[in-house]
Amino acid sequence: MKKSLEKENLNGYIVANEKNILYFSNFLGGVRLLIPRESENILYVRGVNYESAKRTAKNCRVKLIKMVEDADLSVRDQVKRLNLSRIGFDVINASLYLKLTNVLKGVKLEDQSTLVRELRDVKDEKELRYLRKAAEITSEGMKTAFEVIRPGLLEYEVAAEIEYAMRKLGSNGVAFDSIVASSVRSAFPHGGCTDQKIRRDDLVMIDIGAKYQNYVSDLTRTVVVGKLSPKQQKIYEITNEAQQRAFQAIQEGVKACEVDAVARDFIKKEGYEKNFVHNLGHGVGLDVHETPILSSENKNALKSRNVVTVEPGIYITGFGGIRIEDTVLVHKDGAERLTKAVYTPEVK
Ligand SMILES: [Mn+2]
Repeated sequence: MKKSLEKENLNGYIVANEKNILYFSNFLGGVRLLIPRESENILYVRGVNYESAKRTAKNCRVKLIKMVEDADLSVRDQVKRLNLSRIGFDVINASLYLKLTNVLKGVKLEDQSTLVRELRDVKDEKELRYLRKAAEITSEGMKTAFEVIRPGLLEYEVAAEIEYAMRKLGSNGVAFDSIVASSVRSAFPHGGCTDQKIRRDDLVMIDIGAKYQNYVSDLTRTVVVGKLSPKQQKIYEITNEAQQRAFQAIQEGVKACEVDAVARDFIKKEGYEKNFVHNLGHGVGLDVHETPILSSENKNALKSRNVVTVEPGIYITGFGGIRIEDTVLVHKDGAERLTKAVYTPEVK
């Protein structure tokens, strides 16, 4: 990061987003992180986190913000002390921006959120270890889903079994609320889970993610308990083919929009373009939705060590939907699936 600051001619950086703070400090729960170009980072934490931050935070000095204190005023004091005149910041809301411009009069403040994104987009060895582990646990969660799912179970009971299995394997909570959406509800891409009973031959969309050392994973399979109808089979095969083709297209240097187009064009050719209502994929790391985004608009080339999802879907209102998703790692000459659940549309 210090190199990026030098390149941008900034002499400091204020981090306010909690995942960005985590990325630089190894600590989740900081209020602000100040990154001066020429001196040690300072992590500002409240009393509830002070002792644990002192123990686990890395690459920074930990500063306690007392109950009556304002973290931003403390940051300001340090900015003055270090004479920082050009400061970048990450993603902050409008009220914080107004506050910072007010307390940091005379300091040039710049939106430099892309600096952090560029760093976070390319995973290092440690991050890849954690992402692999999260993906492995998620794959086991899907295996559990296939084992327990049967007609009569409620959607949330399936979700509970999955989450319990992942917890037992070391998942630190879940990356997002699990989706177990059956029957016509599978046509809702983010259908959550309800007390609806799973019925034989109904589509069930299962979208889950474990979390390991704060790194997450994202995996979707869509199945029926029983036998696919011809129409279910048709859209399953189209979605599956789109996913395989897009996966094959991924490697360093390929534009994100080109990968999206591989899946989208195939689905279009089969007549379901209007039913593929979202982007092909998104980056995965400390956040379950981060950059790079695999969309028709993103002209940026993928880089080796990007971790992204590939998740085409076809959703037919009143009928049901199919999505097949894996979390994959981009390599120089191809891609690797980190999630490894079987592709089987029919269970039992
Ligand atoms: Mn996803």
